[in-house]
Amino acid sequence: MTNHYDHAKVQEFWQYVWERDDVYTLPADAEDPTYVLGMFPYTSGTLHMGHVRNYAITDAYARYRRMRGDDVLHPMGWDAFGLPAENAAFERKTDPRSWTEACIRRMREELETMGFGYDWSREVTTCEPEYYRWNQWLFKRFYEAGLVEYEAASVNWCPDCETVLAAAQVEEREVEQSETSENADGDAASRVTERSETSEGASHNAVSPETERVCWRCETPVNRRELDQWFFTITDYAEELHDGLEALEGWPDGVREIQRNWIGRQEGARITFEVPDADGGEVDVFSTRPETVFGATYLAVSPGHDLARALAETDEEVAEYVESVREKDPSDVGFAGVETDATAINPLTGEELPVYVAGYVLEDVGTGAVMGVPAHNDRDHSFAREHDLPIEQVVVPSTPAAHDSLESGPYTEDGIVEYNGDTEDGYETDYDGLESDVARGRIVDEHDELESDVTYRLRDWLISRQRYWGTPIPVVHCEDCGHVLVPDEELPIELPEFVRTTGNPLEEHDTFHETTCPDCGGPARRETDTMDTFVDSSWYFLRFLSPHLENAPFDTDLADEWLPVDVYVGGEEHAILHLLYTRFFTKALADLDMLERREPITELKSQGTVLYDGEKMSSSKGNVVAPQEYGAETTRLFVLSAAHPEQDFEWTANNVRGAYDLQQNLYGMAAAFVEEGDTRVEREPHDEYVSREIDRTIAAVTEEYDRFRFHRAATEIQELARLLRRYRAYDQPHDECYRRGLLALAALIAPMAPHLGEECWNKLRGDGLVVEADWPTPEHDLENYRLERRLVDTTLADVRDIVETAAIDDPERIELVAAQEWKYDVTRALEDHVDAAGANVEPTSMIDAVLDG
Ligand code: ANZ
Ligand code: ZN
Repeated sequence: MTNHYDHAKVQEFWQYVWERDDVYTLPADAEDPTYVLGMFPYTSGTLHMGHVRNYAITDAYARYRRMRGDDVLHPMGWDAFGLPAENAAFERKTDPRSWTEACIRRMREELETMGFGYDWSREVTTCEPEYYRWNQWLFKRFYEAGLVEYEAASVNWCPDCETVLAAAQVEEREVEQSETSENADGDAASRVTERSETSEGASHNAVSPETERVCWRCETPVNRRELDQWFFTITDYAEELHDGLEALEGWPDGVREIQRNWIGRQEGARITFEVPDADGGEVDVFSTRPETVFGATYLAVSPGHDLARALAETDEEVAEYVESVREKDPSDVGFAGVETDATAINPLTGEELPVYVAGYVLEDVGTGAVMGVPAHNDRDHSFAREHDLPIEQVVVPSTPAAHDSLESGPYTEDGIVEYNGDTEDGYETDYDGLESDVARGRIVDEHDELESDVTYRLRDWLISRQRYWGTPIPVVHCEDCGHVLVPDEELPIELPEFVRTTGNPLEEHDTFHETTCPDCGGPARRETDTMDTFVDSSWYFLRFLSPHLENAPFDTDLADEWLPVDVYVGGEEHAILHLLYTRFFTKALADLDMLERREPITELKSQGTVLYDGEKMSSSKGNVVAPQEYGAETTRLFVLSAAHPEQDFEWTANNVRGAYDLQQNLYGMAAAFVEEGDTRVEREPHDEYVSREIDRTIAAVTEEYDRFRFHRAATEIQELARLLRRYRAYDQPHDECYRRGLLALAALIAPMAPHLGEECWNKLRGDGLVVEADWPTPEHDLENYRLERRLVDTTLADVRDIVETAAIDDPERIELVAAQEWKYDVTRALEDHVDAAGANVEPTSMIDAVLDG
């Protein structure tokens, strides 16, 4: 039989035809195409199942939109800079560029083998000078707009990667569970290992002793370094990044929530304490609970605070403490601290408070200083216990049983304020008895020393990396002129050849870093830091619009017409980092008048994980199934039909078999129809039923594709296939009706399984491509059909019930007979029979009566 579907041959043939006919290139005259984008892969070496799932989703949607008549922009490129290439180059005695290029060749071939339909004329590779020159150019525009800072800062340092990390690249990990690292496979979809809830922002200014802070890439515990570093001031956009989330209705709630937490908007007040020893005689603290100021029993500043630095100059003990925590990560500092000679005056009580330098107070959060309220704040409570400081309760639960004792822990909820209490050191105010939030508002309003304030936990984006394989930062350092930007005409600053060394190879290149100052012509040193690779991925979606443009990073007119990205699909681990940076870039570019849009993405889909034996499928767990193992079509069909894109699913051979069988069946039906003929011309009543079921399926599948429910589309398609098989098995099918059904199957499955779609389409029609075909439309008005269908279903169910009770073992026959009679006839026949036979009718005879007509 020729009905076996030989996937290798079929794939190869149709891939050849698609390329020959150039079907995926966006037409030159396209206006406002539908922009469908999958997160471009990190060039780690080979495609894995996560990629396949990601790109099967975008490809199915892109194909569906194309068949619906849209012009579709569906490009692909390579996130090609980054540390893993340097590591691989080391291990394999090659250089990062050769390694990366080899990876790209392999991965592109793998994408093509899977039959993904990309407009390859727009391929973008971030490690090419024609791409990264624009990183340098944009860096300069950001600099001119005041969005770049060069600062000495205490930064997160990964001793293993030998580079600094952005705040968002440091993850919190529970100390007990020391997971094996995700290997050097730094892929965009897999390199972020299981990010714990806490590091996603629930409280990333909190220091919790049970967790340690580790490198996102290699999971080595990070420490601190003081370095001069380049930052993008993403914090300038904290408010807009936060407030804009509300309107991003096409984004998953989970992603928006993670961003919201990461940005960490906090309402509260800035409170000024008089501190005679401080510069200016004052220290400001930020508190979310200003009404607890009556319970403050000390003041604490971070080791990097001006006051700490000043006191260290004369106070040996302070100096020692500051030094001891300087290169420690805050999570290792615990609740140690040192009491100073300074004192602070509580602005509301007039009480004199001791002043501490404490590592748990973070330099870059709020004002870098806190009022210690041990009765109501966890960290302050721990600190007070460690240093024997008084604990004064000023808020009580509104229901007394809610909290027993401050010995066990602080009372951190809102409640009723009680500044007076029964104690002698209480304060007489007219706030007592008010709810916390009411007191909070009034106290801030009524005192000049308190001013309402909003802070964000978001930190500026540290973009310096002390590594080779990234975009050189376009700056030179001149002894006389300070840091000077390289003139635009000299861009790109190209990466010199790679040298093997332990530190940053760029520092080994005299010819690279020895240069002259563009301003004064004197000797200068070129910046040897390169940019975080997240800079590359923050705007690549714009480069796809005009990938070969030579005088600008992207065509601003096209961007205004074509943006935002209509659908963006990628791993859920990108909720912060990439997706936040991309939003920031879009806003910054809008303020540079290069874009009208302020949000880059309309609809975002985060695809779930592919599991194997309950664990994430990944090379480090040794449980990968190579995408090619089962053929492109089976794999694509399976990853799409296994679950909703946002859900995890388990890879099992059994379920894969289901996808394989569906393929064989659809193909077998088309082939048998063409080869065996045996159809009928005259129309019969039950053709009507089949015809309407075809229509119903078209409508349902259309709706499922619109909603990204490919798994449900697959089920609908499968059901129609089953019906058509029965239709043919029972009787000669009506030629036109059956052909229409088979063509509908080919078209409906094509976005998910395009090779199969083409093969069936070609068998049935002899010419034309299904990728270029119109999406099928129903023949009938379906408005009443759903209702009718429900009645039919009921009838069929009744019939089936009876059949089962009567143990008739040919339910398919019954079903088609019932269909043949159409709903009214079936119902009437049953009713007539019941009437005729009276109440004591035997089910078997009843069915027989119906079957016999
Ligand atoms: C006094 C106070 C009383 C606070 C109270 C809270 C509860 P969370 O705790 O995550 O909501 N804070 C401010 N700046 C800080 C810094 N630089 N380092 C460490 N902690 C800092 O965050 C808000 C609280 O974090 C602020 O409100 C402050 O403690 C602390 F019953 O002030 B609060
Ligand atoms: Zn690291």
